[in-house]
Amino acid sequence: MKIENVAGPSTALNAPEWVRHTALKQWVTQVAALTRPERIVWCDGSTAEYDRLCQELVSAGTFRPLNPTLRPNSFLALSDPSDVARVEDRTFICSVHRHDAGPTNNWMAPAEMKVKLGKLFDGCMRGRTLYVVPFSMGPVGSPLSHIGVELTDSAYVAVSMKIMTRMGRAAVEALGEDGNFVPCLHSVGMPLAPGQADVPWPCNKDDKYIVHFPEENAIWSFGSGYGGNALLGKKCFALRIASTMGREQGWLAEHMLILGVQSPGGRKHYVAAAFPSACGKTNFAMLIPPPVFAGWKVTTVGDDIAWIKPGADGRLYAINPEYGFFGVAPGTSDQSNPNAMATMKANSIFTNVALTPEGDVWWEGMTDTPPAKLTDWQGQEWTPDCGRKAAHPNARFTAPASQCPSLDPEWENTQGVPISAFIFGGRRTTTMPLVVESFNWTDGVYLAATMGSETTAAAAHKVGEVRRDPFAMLPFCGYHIGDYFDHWLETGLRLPGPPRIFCVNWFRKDENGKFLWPGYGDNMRVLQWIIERCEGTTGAVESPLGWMPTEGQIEWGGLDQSVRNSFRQAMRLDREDWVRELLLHEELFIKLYDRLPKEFVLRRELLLAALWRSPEQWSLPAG
Ligand code: O2Y
Ligand code: MN
Repeated sequence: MKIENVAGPSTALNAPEWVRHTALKQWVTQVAALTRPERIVWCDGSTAEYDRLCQELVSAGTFRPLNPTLRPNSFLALSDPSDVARVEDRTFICSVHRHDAGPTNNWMAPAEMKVKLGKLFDGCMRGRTLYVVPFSMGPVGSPLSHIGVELTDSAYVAVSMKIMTRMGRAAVEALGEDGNFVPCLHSVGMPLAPGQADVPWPCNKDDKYIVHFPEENAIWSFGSGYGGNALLGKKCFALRIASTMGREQGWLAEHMLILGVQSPGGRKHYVAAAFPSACGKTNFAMLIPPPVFAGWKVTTVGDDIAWIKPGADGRLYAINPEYGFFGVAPGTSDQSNPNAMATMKANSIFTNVALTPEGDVWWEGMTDTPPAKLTDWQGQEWTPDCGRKAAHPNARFTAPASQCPSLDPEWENTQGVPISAFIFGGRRTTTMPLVVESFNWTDGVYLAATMGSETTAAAAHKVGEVRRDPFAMLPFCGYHIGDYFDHWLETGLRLPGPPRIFCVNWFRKDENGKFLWPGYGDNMRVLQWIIERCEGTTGAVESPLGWMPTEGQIEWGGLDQSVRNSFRQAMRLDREDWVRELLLHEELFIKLYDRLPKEFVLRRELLLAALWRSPEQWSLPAG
C-alpha cells in the first residue's frame, strides 16, 4: 500500500529482531510519519503482552475487570453510544472502476478516497501508541491461510485481535523477508493534544470510513473502534478482501459457519452454512442434538467465516480463518446455546453488556428473570422496570474458540475439512419452506443468490421488510455481486461431484404469528435429513423448487403430534407467495442485469412456467 506525501521523520520504529521483512518495516515507518504516534509497539502475541495491555486498558477506564471467581481473566468494555455496530453506509469498495464494485457496494475512486483519508489520517495518532499487530487468518503455515498486519492506535483492537486471530511473532516469522501480507490500517480517529485527557472509548463522531482497495488488497479504517469496523481481520479481510483474492485465485471466502456431523455409524460429514445476521447462526454452529439423537455428534469448526478451496481429490476443503468468536450476546443463554455460554466462561472480553453488582455480565435473554439491579451498557443504574435495555442489542462477547466444548478435533487441520453440503438460510415468516434441496449446483446457486431475510429490530431497516441478501454476503462481497454468482457457478461446475445445496428457514410462522418450527436443537431433525441425503440413505419428493422431505423422512422422537402438523404447514409452497417472490427476484436481477448469469434468467423462467403449468404442485409436500 503506497502512502504519498508523508509528513517527514517520525517516531522510533522499535522493530524487534524477529522482524526481517523490509517492506513491512518501511510501511510502518511511512504510516508513523503520516499519523504521528507517540510510540510504536510491535505485538508479539504473548500472554504477558496480552495481560499488560489489558491492565493498561483497565487503567485507561476502557476495561472493567470482571469478578475473577465468576468470570476469570475477563473484562467489560462500554463503547461510545455512537459506536455500536458495523457502519454499512460508511463502508466502501474502492476499485479502480466503479463497475467492479457493483451496485450493491458504496464506491469511490481510489485516488479520490486516498486524498480524503490522507487528510484524516494526517496526525490522527498524535498522543497515542501505534500497535503493529501481525496476524494469520487460518492456522499458521496452512496452504489455505493468509497473513495480515493491522496498524492500530487502539489497545482494545490489539487484545481483541489476540483472541480473534493467530496474532503475533509466528505470523511475522511465517512472512520471512518478503512474504505477502494484507496491510490493514486502523485509527480511532481521535488524536490527543499534549496534556489532553483521553476518554474510555475514543472514536470519531463525525467521520467514519471503512475502506477496501481490492486491486492492492489493502484496508484503511478510520473513526470507529467497534467490531467489524476495527478488528480488520474479520469482515474487511476475511470476507471483502479475501472474496476478491478467492475470485482471482480460484477459491471462496464465505460468510459461513462450518460444522461437523457424526452419525451413530461413525461416518463424519462437514457442512458449511450461510445465514444473515439474527438467524441463529452461532446457535446452529454449536447445536446440541435432542436426546432421541443419542449417538449423533455435532461439532463446531467455525461460527462465521469459511475459506474454501478445491482439493486435489475434487472435493471442496474449508478452514475457519478465525481463532475466536465475536458473537451477539443478547439472546444467548444456557437454554439457547450452552456451548457458547461455556466458551465465554473465562478469558473473554464483553462489549456493551450490563454489569451485575457481583461483577459479572448480564444481557436480555440470559436468564428468564433479570437481576434486580444492574449497571447498563451506558454505565447507568438499571432496574427491570426502567424501560431501557440493559445491554445494547448488538452487544458482543469475544471468546477463544479453543474454549468451546463442541469444538471439532479437526478445526485446526491445515488442509481444511471436506464439505459435503452447503446450507443457506434466511428469516422468512412466509414463502420459504423449512428445507429444500436444490436439483443441482446451478439451481442451488440460484436459491442462494435470491435468498432474503426479514429484518429485526437489531438491523437498521424497517422491521419485517424482506432484504435480499445473496449468500448472506450483501455487506461483505468485495466485488460485483453478479461476478460473485458467476464465480460460484464456475467453482462448482468444475468439480466432479460438487457438494449438495440446501435452503432452510427456521422462522416460518402461522396465521397467528406463531413459529411453526421449534428451532434450536430440533434443527438437528432437518440436519439429519440433509446428512442422509448426502449419504444417499433417505428419499425426497420433487417440488418445483427442489427436493423436499416428507413427514415420514424426518425423525419425530420426543416431539408431539402438533409439531408434525406444523411441519406440513412449514413445508408448504404457496402459489400466491411465489408469484410475489419471483417478482422480487426480477427486481434484484434488473439491478445486476449486465453481469447476471444467464442460467438465472432461465431458472426463473422455469419457476414461472411451473406456477402456471402445474398449480396443484404449489402446496407440497404430502405425508
Ligand atoms: O457489529 C459488528 O461490528 C460486527 S457484525 C458481526 C460480528 C460477528 C459476526 N457476524 C457479524 C455480522 O454482521 O455478520
Ligand atoms: Mn457474520
